[in-house]
Amino acid sequence: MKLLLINPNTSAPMTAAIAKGAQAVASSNTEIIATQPSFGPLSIEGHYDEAFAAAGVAEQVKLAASWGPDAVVLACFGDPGLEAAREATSAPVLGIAEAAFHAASMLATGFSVVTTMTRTCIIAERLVQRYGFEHQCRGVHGTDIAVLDLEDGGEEIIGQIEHAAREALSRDRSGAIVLGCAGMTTLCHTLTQRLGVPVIDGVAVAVKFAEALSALGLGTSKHGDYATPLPKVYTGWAAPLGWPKAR
Ligand code: 2AL
Repeated sequence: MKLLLINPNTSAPMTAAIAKGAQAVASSNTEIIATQPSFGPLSIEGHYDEAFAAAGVAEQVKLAASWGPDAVVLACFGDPGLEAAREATSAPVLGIAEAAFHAASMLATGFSVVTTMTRTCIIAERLVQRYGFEHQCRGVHGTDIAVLDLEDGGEEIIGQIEHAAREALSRDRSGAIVLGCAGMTTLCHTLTQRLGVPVIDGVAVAVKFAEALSALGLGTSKHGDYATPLPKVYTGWAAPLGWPKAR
């Protein structure tokens, strides 16, 4: 199967790192096609960044219609543009936050999220509510590590995340840790070994869920509100992103 992996930010090194992590867990017959928007923020660390990232995700899903991915994974923890992407394709579309919450809730009665900038905690907290995981998510914790600083992944960074995770496990009385950024995918193995609890990387679980749904022949419903966007003229720089009338 062909799996479109979209990094919603525009950092090419981060796209490459996420793609490597995804390929490592993917089945041998899964081809990962990793991409990123042609515009937008280098990292997504707030509501303003997210607004552009969502449009960038829509752009990439629309472009991919020319070759038809079997599944799509959005690799940013705010799941920007998730529902827009679902309108734009009949393939299954998985956001890494949604996938991680589902996986964590099957492995522990309660989980904690450890993320990057404290200001982004509200984004994860609202997703917890939107997806209905208020009873399983026992806390969302910021580390104030900038997304692009995760790229170096050195001991200082890992140590900070490990410390925040240990505090969360104890304070929240939770049994699993959800990594709150796609850039943490490279740290999952080390953190799992050090913490001794399930550590969930949304990128890895989203890839495996996407493979499962695709193998079962399941895709996004086109009945109701996930139907293809209405034909409409888009103007300005977004002109190519509108849905033309069928000819
Ligand atoms: C993210 C993420 O996963 N990628 C990005 O640029 N920002 N989310 C986050 N909470 O830091």
